[in-house]
Amino acid sequence: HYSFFPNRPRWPPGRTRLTYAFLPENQLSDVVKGVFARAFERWSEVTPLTFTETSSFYGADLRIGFFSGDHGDGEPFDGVLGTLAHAFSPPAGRFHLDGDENWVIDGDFLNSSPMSAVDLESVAVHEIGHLLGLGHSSVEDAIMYPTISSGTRKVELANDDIMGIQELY
Ligand code: TQI
Ligand code: ZN
Ligand code: ZN
Repeated sequence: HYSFFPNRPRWPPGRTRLTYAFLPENQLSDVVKGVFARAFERWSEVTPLTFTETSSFYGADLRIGFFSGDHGDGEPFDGVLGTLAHAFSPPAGRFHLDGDENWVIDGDFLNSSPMSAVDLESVAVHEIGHLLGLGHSSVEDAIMYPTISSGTRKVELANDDIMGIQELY
């Protein structure tokens, strides 16, 4: 079953049009940006929310960046595997990914090593759930289930995820 963060933080009812931006220093390719666009779509399909990319990083509601190790928020990344990414509950909008992971896009290895591959889109769909206010689910099929096996691709929302997000929005 789905869960929420303590006190059920959510984006306010008047804020259905959310913007997102990528950390300019990361210089992400359109292919990588497209993965995030697809991940946002999963959630916009089942809520009144829309997600639009903006070039203004600090002006965006949701800010996405890849970082390695200590990156100044007290939750350092840890190299390959372990923590893959973290996202903060509304209205923080911070979505950080571990730049040391062997991120996989559509089965292609972004950082070249086939060992310990992590599917970027699966992680993005999960972290966006956190950005919108979902905690973890006890349902194994759910996107918000707290573990995923290495190399697994899981990008389709389960009924449990949809029930949870529709209770919030
Ligand atoms: N990062 C954890 C996560 O996003 C961070 C975390 C732990 C967390 N407890 C939390 C975030 C409670 C919000 C609330 O769950 S992770 C997965 C999964 C991670 C894990 O790197 O361990 C995914 C990131 F579910 F597959 F294991 C993305 Cl998809
Ligand atoms: Zn961080
Ligand atoms: Zn999580």
